[in-house]
Amino acid sequence: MHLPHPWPVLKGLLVTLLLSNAVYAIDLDISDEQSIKDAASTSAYAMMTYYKGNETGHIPGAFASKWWEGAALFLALLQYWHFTGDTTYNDNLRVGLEWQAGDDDYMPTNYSSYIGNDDQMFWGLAAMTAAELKFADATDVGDNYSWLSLAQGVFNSQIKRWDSTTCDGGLRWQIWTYESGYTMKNSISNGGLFQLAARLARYTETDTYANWAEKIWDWSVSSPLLSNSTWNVADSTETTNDCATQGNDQWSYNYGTYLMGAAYMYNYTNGSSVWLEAVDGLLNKTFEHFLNDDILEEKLCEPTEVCNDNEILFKGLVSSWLSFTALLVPSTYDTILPVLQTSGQAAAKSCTGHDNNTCGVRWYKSAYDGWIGMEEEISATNIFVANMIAFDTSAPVTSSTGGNSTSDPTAGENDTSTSTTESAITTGDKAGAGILTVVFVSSWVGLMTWTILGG
Ligand SMILES: *[C@@H]1O[C@H](CO)[C@@H](O)[C@H](O)[C@H]1NC(C)=O
Ligand SMILES: *[C@@H]1O[C@H](CO)[C@@H](O)[C@H](O)[C@H]1NC(C)=O
Ligand SMILES: *[C@@H]1O[C@H](CO)[C@@H](O)[C@H](O)[C@H]1NC(C)=O
Ligand SMILES: *[C@@H]1O[C@H](CO)[C@@H](O)[C@H](O)[C@H]1NC(C)=O
Ligand SMILES: *[C@@H]1O[C@H](CO)[C@@H](O)[C@H](O)[C@H]1NC(C)=O
Ligand SMILES: *[C@@H]1O[C@H](CO)[C@@H](O)[C@H](O)[C@H]1NC(C)=O
Ligand SMILES: *[C@@H]1O[C@H](CO)[C@@H](O)[C@H](O)[C@H]1NC(C)=O
Ligand SMILES: *[C@@H]1O[C@H](CO)[C@@H](O)[C@H](O)[C@H]1NC(C)=O
Ligand SMILES: *[C@@H]1O[C@H](CO)[C@@H](O)[C@H](O)[C@H]1NC(C)=O
Ligand SMILES: CC(=O)N[C@H]1CO[C@H](CO)[C@@H](O)[C@@H]1O
Repeated sequence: MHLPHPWPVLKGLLVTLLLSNAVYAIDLDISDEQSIKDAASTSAYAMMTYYKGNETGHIPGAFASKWWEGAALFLALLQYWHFTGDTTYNDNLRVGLEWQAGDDDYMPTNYSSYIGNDDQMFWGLAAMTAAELKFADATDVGDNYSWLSLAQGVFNSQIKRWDSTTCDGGLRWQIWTYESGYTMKNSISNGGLFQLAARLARYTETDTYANWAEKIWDWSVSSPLLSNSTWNVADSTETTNDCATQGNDQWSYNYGTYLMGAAYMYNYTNGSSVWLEAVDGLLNKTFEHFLNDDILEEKLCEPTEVCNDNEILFKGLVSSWLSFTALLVPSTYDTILPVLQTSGQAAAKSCTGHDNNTCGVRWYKSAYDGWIGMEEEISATNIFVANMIAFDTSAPVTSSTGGNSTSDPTAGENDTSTSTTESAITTGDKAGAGILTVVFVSSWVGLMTWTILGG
């Protein structure tokens, strides 16, 4: 959790004080490669001050109360290393990505009883990114897993949870019946698996993955989650009424994950016009909904300053996904880069906090806004590094363009963490389930829902 934000009055005073002391600012020249690397180095350093996984008594890669955020941190580090060449954090990265690997499927037993599909999926995306950015496999160190097999392991364990007992398909948000989110099917879980499948298809050039990507896409379009005419992306839908209703909260990462998957499918199909239309439609809507003066903004929580840790990370993830989309669908490059640039410049101006370049939440303010936390630094790192596509268009590779991560198509096949076979749930069980869910307050969108509902 980030520190509670200061009281408005004090904060106003604080911001004034900080603004008057403009010595500590990330001085970013967006047209200068070294300047971008320096900005990323500053925010990555701040981001890593929150990482204790390499210290005695701490567990590599683990943030116990917010397990998925380890994946967000490592995603940012992978791209930081790739685009800047700075290897400072690579040991932490490698050890953490392996430590949380579970049985080659990112279902580590310490956390597997309350991991949601989306939580696991983000670790799968981190491993996929490692393969695509040619982060060397650690298979020659100890008995470690290859990055590609980890992504395959997540894919294999998740497709087994595909649930046709309700809504004619789709992945539930939660894996276990005792989690209240079990009755929900949502965009980040389905759009996340869609993205992972599309990336596996492109990297391995294997139709099995592409077929799954198509299947998940088609199901999403048939559900209230995704529209292929308006390109609206809803947050969730409910299995209890067979997906008749729509929870239409607008979050940038839901758009971003379908956009990213569509970009990979476009690239994998050597330029299919159907996927291009999807990319253009989703990109249009992403910009329509989440820009403020061409600066990325999480509209549902930033203006009222109610973003929780998860939500602070969304536009950072979207920054990365936009940068990859620009490379995979070259016709979008000239649309995407200017937005990354205005957002990056604004983010840098938000990094003037505490006399030590602390970055805030609301980039569009172009000034420090009083917030502080690992999530702010991760998102800032993401947007700085995303700007490196102006100088380096070499990412992401495939197994035939330089990627050499070892494939294991059977990884994760023995994972048994699936409870889609509906057991009769008694009223007693349901009451218990609700309580258990509260006790765990496990999955992060759960936290988000609590925050919003609870004010
Ligand atoms: C910046 O200062 C704040 C307030 O003292 C502190 O909490 C934070 O850890 C510092 N950040 C860095 C990167 O040193
Ligand atoms: C942990 O990693 C950080 C870099 O993120 C490094 O500065 C620190 O020295 C490392 N600590 C130990 C105990 O190795
Ligand atoms: C699980 O917890 C044990 C005990 O705290 C710890 O030693 C181990 O490293 C943890 N494993 C993971 C994957 O977090
Ligand atoms: C794969 O490529 C990386 C560099 O991109 C290299 O360090 C590694 O040794 C290669 N692995 C194999 C098995 O060839
Ligand atoms: C949109 O989705 C529907 C299925 O819901 C499908 O019949 C139609 O072909 C799709 N349109 C495009 C342009 O892909
Ligand atoms: C894309 O083009 C490459 C090279 O011509 C070809 O090998 C591959 O099969 C094509 N992929 C698809 C999905 O058509
Ligand atoms: C996206 O927006 C551009 C102009 O802003 C428009 O020309 C294009 O038709 C739109 N594409 C889709 C698929 O909506
Ligand atoms: C696929 O992506 C590569 C960059 O990784 C790019 O060079 C190529 O033009 C893209 N393919 C299509 C059909 O746009
Ligand atoms: C799955 O279990 C079977 C039977 O125990 C075993 O032969 C196989 O190697 C396992 N697969 C993986 C990927 O661990
Ligand atoms: C998942 C896994 O096998 N991790 C191993 C990676 O290698 C180190 C040794 O360097 C082992 O300690 C890990 O258990």
